[in-house]
Amino acid sequence: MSNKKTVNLKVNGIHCNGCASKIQKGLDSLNIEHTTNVNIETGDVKIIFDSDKAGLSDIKSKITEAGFQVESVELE
Ligand SMILES: [Cu+2]
Repeated sequence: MSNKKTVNLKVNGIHCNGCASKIQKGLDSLNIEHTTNVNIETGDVKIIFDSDKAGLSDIKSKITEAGFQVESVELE
């Protein structure tokens, strides 16, 4: 069983689909089940992930490693 959590992040520095795919690839490298939606207009990133396999800090650090700044994090 997986323990799914939804998190909404506000991310600075997203301009185009290339940025969105960098974020997707960063999260893919966690090797966990996740559904990620990136809104390139607003910088809103919604991630549904298995919280048994990864924490919020893992997610934040992958986005930071991809070259973006996480402005705020809201867990649903
Ligand atoms: Cu871009």
